[in-house]
This record gives sequence, structure tokens and C-alpha cells, in this order.
Amino acid sequence: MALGSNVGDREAHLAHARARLGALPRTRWLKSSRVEETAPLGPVPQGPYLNQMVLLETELEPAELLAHLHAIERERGRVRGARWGPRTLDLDVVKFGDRVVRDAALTIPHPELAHRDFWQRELADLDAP
Ligand code: A4P
Ligand code: MG
Repeated sequence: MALGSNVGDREAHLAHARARLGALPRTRWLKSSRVEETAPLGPVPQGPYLNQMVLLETELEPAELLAHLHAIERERGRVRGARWGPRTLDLDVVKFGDRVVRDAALTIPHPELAHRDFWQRELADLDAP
């Protein structure tokens, strides 16, 4: 699961997300990566992000997990503006075990997985002993 924030108190938004993800039903917190400051990607001019990756074990279905993620984003006042635009909190499912999902609401693995160096570094943190 990828966490991203580039508006407001970015550390506080990530801390809130970690706390809520660790308390999801039928879900166990395993570990988290480093927090990195990253230059904004994409066409919209905006401030730098804090990004982090967390590893969870869950019995939730991907769609159930997504509904929780949207609720957590809303708790931080997330307003859905331009795609790839600035946001208080963005929660993306990067991988879900070996599951492949391609429907209107979810694409797993996340299509940007191969293109984001910082995600690769953070995933490596999760792989480290
Ligand atoms: N959705 C589909 N697949 C997924 C998935 N695997 N995980 C759907 C989560 N959501 C997924 O998302 C729109 C819809 O995507 C969701 O309602 C869900 O049904 P959104 O969060 O409103 O839109 P978005 O985030 O603007 O678009 P998207 O495609 O999720 O973009 P990303 O990949 O989140 O990119 N620069 C830096 N440095 N760091 C960043 O983290 N992030 C973005 C946004 C742009 N630039 C960035 C970063
Ligand atoms: Mg997103």
C-alpha cells in the first residue's frame, strides 16, 4: 500500500493513515518503509510529496480495502480535483499478493509500479529482513 501527501501537514496525514491502516478489520500490520520526500510527478505543477509504503496482511477483498482507503482519505479532507493533482492524502494499492484486478474501480498491480523509483526503493525496504 502506497501513502502519498503533498498538501498541509504531510507528516500528520501519513501518521493518521498508518494508524488507521493498522486498525483495519481482519487486517494485520506487518511493516513500513522509510518516508521519502519526492519531486512531484505528472503534468500538474504542485509541491513535493512525502511518500511511504506499508505492508499489510488482510482478509479483506480488494474492493473492501479500497472503500476503507477512500474513507481514510476523506478523513484528511481529501478533495478529488485534477487527476495526479495535489492531495492531502493518497492511498494506492500497489500490489495485493499475486492478485490481478482490472475493473472500473481498481487496477492491481498499480500501473505506475514500474515507473516510480521511490516505490521500488520503498518496496525493497519492505523486503529487507
Ligand atoms: N484506482 C484504480 N486502481 C487503484 C489502485 N490500485 N489503488 C481508482 C487505489 N485506487 C485505484 O484515484 C482515482 C480512482 O482510482 C480511485 O477512486 C480508485 O477507484 P484518485 O486517487 O482519485 O486519483 P489520482 O490519485 O489522481 O490518480 P491515480 O491514477 O491514482 O494517480 P496516482 O498514481 O495516485 O498518482 N508525485 C510524487 N512524487 N508522489 C506521488 O505519490 N502521486 C500522484 C498521483 C501524482 N504525482 C506524484 C504522486
Ligand atoms: Mg490515487
